[in-house]
Amino acid sequence: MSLVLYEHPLSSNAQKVRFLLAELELSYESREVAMFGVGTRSPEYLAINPFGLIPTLVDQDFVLTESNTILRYLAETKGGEALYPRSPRLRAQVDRMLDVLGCTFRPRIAPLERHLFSNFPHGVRDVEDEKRLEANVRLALSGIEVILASDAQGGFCAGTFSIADCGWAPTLRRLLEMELDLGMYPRIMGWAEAVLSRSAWSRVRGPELVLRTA
Ligand SMILES: N[C@@H](CCC(=O)N[C@@H](CS)C(=O)NCC(=O)O)C(=O)O
Repeated sequence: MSLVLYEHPLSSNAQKVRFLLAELELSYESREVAMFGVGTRSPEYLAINPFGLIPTLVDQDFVLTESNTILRYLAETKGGEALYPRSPRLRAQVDRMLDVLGCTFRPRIAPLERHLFSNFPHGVRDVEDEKRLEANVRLALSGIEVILASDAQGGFCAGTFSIADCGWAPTLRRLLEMELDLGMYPRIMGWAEAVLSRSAWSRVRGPELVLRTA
């Protein structure tokens, strides 16, 4: 098979790539890499992903790391051009949302995920920390609500359905499953519903998340 994805079912960065592969109806070979095992990678895996992270895509003789780069590459080369618009302004909106995800939002939400979901190794435990983590996430959510007010159309974050929506799906799913009160972010709620109701997402969304308190 020409495409191989090194991944793990729980990895949000792998889930976003699986989502795009499913949208494009591309078949691939999945090879599981242990999650939370970055310090214990084999020399063979480090040879294709020098940071030891998940995911890695191999397309014949071409090896690619960085999930957002993989989304762009797949869209450009495997029939997903409509999901990564060529117009500079539309493309910039898609890229912006991918950058907001990787550079701004993931660093804020990841500690709260570790705190709330038993699927991940525990981070902090005390309630003050939890409030601080949630406040950090809320600050970023307010910013995203503003971006959606100008860029979102038809429920998606940057005009029509795009690789930015694929990138965000695993994180939107976790956000909803945290059971926070998200009533003050109606655009984010509408966006999450539009993205997470796609049939391709339902095929790749991976294991259930379990709240520690459940
Ligand atoms: N910037 C990288 C981040 C990749 C990343 O942090 N992946 C996580 C899983 S979602 C990982 O490999 N964590 C280390 C581990 O599980 O040991 C990307 O977007 O591909």
